[in-house]
Amino acid sequence: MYTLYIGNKNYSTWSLRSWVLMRAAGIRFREQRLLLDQADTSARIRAHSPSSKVPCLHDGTVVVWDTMAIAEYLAERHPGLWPADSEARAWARSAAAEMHSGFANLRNEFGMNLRVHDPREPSPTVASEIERIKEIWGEGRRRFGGSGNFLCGAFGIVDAFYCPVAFRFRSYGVALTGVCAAYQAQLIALSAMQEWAADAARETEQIPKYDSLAQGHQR
Ligand SMILES: N[C@@H](CCC(=O)N[C@@H](CS)C(=O)NCC(=O)O)C(=O)O
Repeated sequence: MYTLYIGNKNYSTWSLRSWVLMRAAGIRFREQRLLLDQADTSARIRAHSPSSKVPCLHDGTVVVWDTMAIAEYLAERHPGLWPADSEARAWARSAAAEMHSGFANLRNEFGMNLRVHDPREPSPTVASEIERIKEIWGEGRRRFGGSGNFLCGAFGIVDAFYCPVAFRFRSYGVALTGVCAAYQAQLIALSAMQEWAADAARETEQIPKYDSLAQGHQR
């Protein structure tokens, strides 16, 4: 069976992407949580993950680190994680890759913290990143969503990459309308997302550097 090494569920967006992908796709795995921001975090993660980062997937003797590599490894073994249609798949890969390598300002300013409810105005840079995400969501739903609820129809890798954004937009009160609002609601309503949020709510660890980013009231 797979083992997925992850960080704190309240804060770790990269862990969420791999975890929710596997859970929503019904892929069985054992999870191992490694606490972030402790004096020995790097060494403890390094014992399982060559990059000293989570998530990291172990499949027997095979070790796969980085969310994109994990997604691709799983896609080779579990059909349906990328769209079957080549044009839709190219789009989904591009949209997932854009999230993987971009949106740094959104990440810094609107850090994922499931305890936070702090509606606020984004800075102009983050506002433009939010507009780009809305554009991606609208385009996916319009061109490839079909009768499904997700960007390319059924839930897949591209949706998993945007799951943390759905939580961030809720925490910081990003106003969405139409297809974007509906898509965010679909992501948050996934049973895997609800399970992740419930697990996060039971966590007691606090990471002051991430909590101070939020500076809002906790919920
Ligand atoms: N590009 C990596 C990023 C992974 C990453 O930055 N993970 C954070 C947690 S969300 C981490 O492991 N940090 C280690 C630390 O804080 O020491 C990926 O896609 O997996």
